[in-house]
Amino acid sequence: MSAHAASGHTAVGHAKAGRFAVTLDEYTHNVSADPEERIVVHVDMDCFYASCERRREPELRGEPVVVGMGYEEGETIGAVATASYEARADGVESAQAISTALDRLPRKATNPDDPNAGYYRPVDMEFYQDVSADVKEILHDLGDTVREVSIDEAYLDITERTEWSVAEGFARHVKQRIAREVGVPASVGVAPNMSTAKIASDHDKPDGLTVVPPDEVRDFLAPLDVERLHGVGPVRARDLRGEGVETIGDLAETPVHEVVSWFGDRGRELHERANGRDARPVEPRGKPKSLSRESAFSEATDDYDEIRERVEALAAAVADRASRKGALYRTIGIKVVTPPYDVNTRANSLPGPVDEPDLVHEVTDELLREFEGDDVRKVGVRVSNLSFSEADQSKLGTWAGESSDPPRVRPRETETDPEGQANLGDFE
Ligand code: DCP
Ligand code: MG
Repeated sequence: MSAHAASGHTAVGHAKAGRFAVTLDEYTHNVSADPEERIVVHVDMDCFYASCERRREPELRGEPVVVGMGYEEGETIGAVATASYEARADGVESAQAISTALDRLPRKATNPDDPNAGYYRPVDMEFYQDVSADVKEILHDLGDTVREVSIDEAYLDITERTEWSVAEGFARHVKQRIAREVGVPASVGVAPNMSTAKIASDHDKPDGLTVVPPDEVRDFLAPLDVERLHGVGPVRARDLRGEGVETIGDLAETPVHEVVSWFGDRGRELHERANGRDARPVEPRGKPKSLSRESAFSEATDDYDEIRERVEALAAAVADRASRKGALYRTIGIKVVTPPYDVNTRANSLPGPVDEPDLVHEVTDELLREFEGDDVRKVGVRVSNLSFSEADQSKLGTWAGESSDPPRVRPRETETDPEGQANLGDFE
């Protein structure tokens, strides 16, 4: 984390202590924005999966927590997805073999009397996706534009909403809203561009808040280990050290043609970033092609009522997610995994795009009937053939007299869509 970030750059606005309670309006000065003077926020959740586990199991707060696979008695293969900062202090980290993690941090469940043992929890993507969706909703509320990068990371452009003198308060507001409304901690960086904002959010983790105004960018970056730059991994860092380049400042001062001779065109980009320049605008990501949810039973079951209930819950969750994203769907499908690992997908297409939770329920329920009596390990629900235009317009507000509701097409009957079936294999 920020363990090897250099200290001593007093110019940087650090801000962990809560100085004042704020409302967003206090920070919403509609200043005209110089495109050269953007204000970019990067949000990265702290030990995200572990924080999600702590939200539903508050006893885990302050304890070493490892989220991963393969730690149960008799299992040997698996990896750590993430570890809480307490567990990191014992040497546990993301992507580590679970056996190494267990060596460094024994499991509380099997060593109840060991005061240094930690809590292991299995990965529950569905839950983390839910928590992530709640965080993203807040971010979309707070940013002019938002680029979602991963389940726990996003950039916000807030140029139109604030100004540098109050950027720190804005960033604190972002953290507080996520903490209060979702119950998970985030680290936030603010800078004039994406590359520097990302380094800033990582600078003071966990629960970090680092603001780097435009005239402090170079002083902030200069003392940091060159590996802090996005795009410089361990291999490039080793090469750079071989050339005497240890810090971002060293790289910034290296003539650009030399960096290009080492890394080609990518070198030019790294040199720019080392100098605190990054002209990329914060652009939203492309729209998803489908939305899906799936859920596994603890062991295979042929209890059809239980299977139906699970599919019904997934259908409701997927329909809700589609509505929240303003997505209309034309194809509704299910996935049914039967032992040993046979993946069966079925889908029906509708005559037109809809936003109809009841239909998602009805169609999935009908498709599921084929599997009545079968042993089932896992079920999934997916909507695809998405369209967004109508919903986007309704979100932007409509002219007086126009309906803001998306069109609701109710098909008389559904028909099987072979293309939909073929596409259904890659559930999230
Ligand atoms: N993740 C994973 N496997 C990895 C890395 C990450 O499954 N090798 C998952 C678990 C993390 C989540 O992605 O919780 C987010 O990744 P981050 O790199 O942001 O790591 P964390 O949020 O866990 O920790 P940090 O506080 O360093 O951001
Ligand atoms: Mg994170």
